[in-house]
Amino acid sequence: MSGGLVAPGWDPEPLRAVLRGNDRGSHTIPAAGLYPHQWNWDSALIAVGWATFDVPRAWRELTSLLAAQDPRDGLVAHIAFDPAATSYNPGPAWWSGRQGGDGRLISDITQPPVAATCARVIAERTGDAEPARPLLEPLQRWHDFLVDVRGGGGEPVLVHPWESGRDNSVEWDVPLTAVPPSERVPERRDHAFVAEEQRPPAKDYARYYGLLESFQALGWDQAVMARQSPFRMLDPAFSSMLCAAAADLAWLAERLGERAIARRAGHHAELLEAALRSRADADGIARPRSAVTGDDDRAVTTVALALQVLRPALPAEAARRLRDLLCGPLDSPFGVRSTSRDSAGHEPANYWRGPVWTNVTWLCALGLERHGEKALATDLRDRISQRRWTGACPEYLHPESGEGLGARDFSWTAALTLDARSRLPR
Ligand code: 2M8
Repeated sequence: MSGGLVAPGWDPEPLRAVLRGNDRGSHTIPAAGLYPHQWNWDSALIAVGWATFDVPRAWRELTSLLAAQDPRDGLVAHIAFDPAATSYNPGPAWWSGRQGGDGRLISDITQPPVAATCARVIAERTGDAEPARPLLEPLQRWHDFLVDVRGGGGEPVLVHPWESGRDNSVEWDVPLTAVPPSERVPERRDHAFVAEEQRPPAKDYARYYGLLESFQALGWDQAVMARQSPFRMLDPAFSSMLCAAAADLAWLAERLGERAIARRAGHHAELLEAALRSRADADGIARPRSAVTGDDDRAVTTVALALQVLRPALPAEAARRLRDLLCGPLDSPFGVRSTSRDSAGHEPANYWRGPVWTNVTWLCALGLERHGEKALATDLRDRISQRRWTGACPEYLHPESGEGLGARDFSWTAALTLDARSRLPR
């Protein structure tokens, strides 16, 4: 325990200024230049930060995320594109031309479904679930899409590493070798903003684009992609976030008297917990599984394991194991490491292969608190908020030195630091 808790003179203004600077009216971009569109889980987590000082703006953020839902099948895409922004590749031309309900062009893949959980966190903070009412049905349709279309009635299959949100995490290394690399990779615009050694290498990008070419060959049909994409993974972190989101949607719907949604969401939460248990190891923890080969990855220790602390009905023994993991191989003075030091492919300064990410630390704190581990949750929130801010607000942190890496003025770092800070005992 670092035990510092609410140092005097802490000023939320620089963090609020990051959100205001990245505010595009009804959505907030992750970071100027590097990420100029609306990203799915960024937006949901950013809403949690807005709620600490501007509650209507928080609900507007979630509303705009779901306004970009594809009304045909319920997909909430990983990106809703801003037509005025050109600094990011792959832009809309690389996708099928899908449109969200609000007319924006969107991608054809999704991202971790944390929006319902964030909506509940905001409703609990304000004591008012009513603003979530118009979001219930879109959330339900998105969860239906994940379970039915991607999961065939069970745990959803991820068809691209970007869907996990942990783009170049070490557990994707082997599965990605089955993906034919693209020979048409466009200019890397990310290198204009972040040092090359902190971003995924060219060989990964060739596969990220290769997957888009495969999807095109499959006619961009989501059910076919779930069965035939050369990259098909069951990611226990994604599934656990969906399991928590379903339970949180049920909680919101119950409060708002929406019984049918509450029942269906509750059923999804049970179904996902059962799916994770049925393929878990003896310790109750599920491993990343290739849906192509059927193999589980037991060689590496990443937050794909730790984030299972979000499963509301996690067995007690599994909860203890995850606590040990968080206090052991994934422990950093700055939060939760994305990858343990002894995992093959660990790189402490490279993106999702070692650095500490504020969103992961925050989500683990939430899960721990919900399982009654209040002291550990407080300790993680303390680590999030005790950083010596230099105004940089980095995308990720070196797990040993705490050095800020990646983009600067990164929205979810600011948002979740505001939230974490507000939850520390005074
Ligand atoms: C990163 O992913 C995007 C692709 O979606 C990229 O590298 O271009 C990831 O860190 C992802 O989790 C995040 O949502 C996104 C925007 O912050 O950036």
